[in-house]
Amino acid sequence: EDAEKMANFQTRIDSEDRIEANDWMPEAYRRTLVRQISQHAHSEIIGQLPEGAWITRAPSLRRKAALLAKVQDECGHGLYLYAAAETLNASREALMDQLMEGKAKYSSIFNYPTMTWADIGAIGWLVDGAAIMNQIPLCRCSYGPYARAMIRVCKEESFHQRQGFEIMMTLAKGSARQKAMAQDALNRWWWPSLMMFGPPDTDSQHSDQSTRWKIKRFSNDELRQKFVDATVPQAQFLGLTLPDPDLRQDEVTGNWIYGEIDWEEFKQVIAGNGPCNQDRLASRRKAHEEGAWVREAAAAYAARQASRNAA
Ligand code: FAQ
Repeated sequence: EDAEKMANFQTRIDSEDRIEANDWMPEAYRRTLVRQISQHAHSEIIGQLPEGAWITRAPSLRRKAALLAKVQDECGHGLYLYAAAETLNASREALMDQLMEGKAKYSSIFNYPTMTWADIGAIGWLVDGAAIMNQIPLCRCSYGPYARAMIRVCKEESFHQRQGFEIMMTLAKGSARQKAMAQDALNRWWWPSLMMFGPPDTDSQHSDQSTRWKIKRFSNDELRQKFVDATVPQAQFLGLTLPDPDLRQDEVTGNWIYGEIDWEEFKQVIAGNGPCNQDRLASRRKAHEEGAWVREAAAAYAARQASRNAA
């Protein structure tokens, strides 16, 4: 009977049917989605921290308002994504505990420090640019609640990318010191941005199954290449140089061929040994503890409402 269910499930996937929360699904499909969606949610939540550090130091009121809105959007994305994971019977509290105990993964990129204001430009331009490249195909993911969440997330992300590019543009067209600051930020964020797409296809353990289930529509290397091809002309437009001496355009395909990625650095960051891993988790734990009174008040309010309704 299970074999028949499995076959029917794959037929639905193959015919581009959306799987919804109450539909039958293989346990491994559910687990894969909880893994990916929760890692994605954690990335949004931790992803607030590098930029959050610059809200009080933004160079103007206008920059501050835009950055504040962006960081709030990231919080909202994290919350939709936890809600999408809950439709798969995952407990939000358990997922958050795993994050705070250092047992859950989140994107490697958020373990790098934001040293100058130009980093805020580089994050919007490159990190949100990479996030959009990866998330647009997720709008067609086979699991309905995740796919629908991605539509709104992508709209907001494209605003984030534009605000980052505009910061870079202002700096790149500014004084020599401002341009140097933009170049320095690009030098530091370029390679970590390429690592966001995950290990090379040959080392990606989940890709084959996730592609069969139409969770993934493009491979890690395919998306990384699309990102490089989209970003090289933008760097040229800014008059900045990508920190890759091997970068060259393939005459036949037009693709930009990039140099070797430091996969050892990637492994170290994922293993918890990046420049800011400890700091990010400590900040998250502190925020969670400081928010305890809000959760307690909300629970007390809900209990009172429930007892009133029962009376
Ligand atoms: N960092 O077999 P694969 C954002 C892990 S955007 C850390 O290839 P898969 C927006 C992977 O989880 C960033 N870990 O895995 C924003 C797996 O570990 P596991 C978040 C990574 O799932 C912008 C193992 O390596 N976006 O937050 C990374 O098929 C600005 C093997 O890898 C998403 O999460 C990495 N870079 O493909 C916020 C998008 N790469 O679970 C604030 C949704 C791989 O076996 C500011 N996720 N790993 O222990 C995905 O599309 C996929 O999960 C991939 C990885 C493509 C990331």
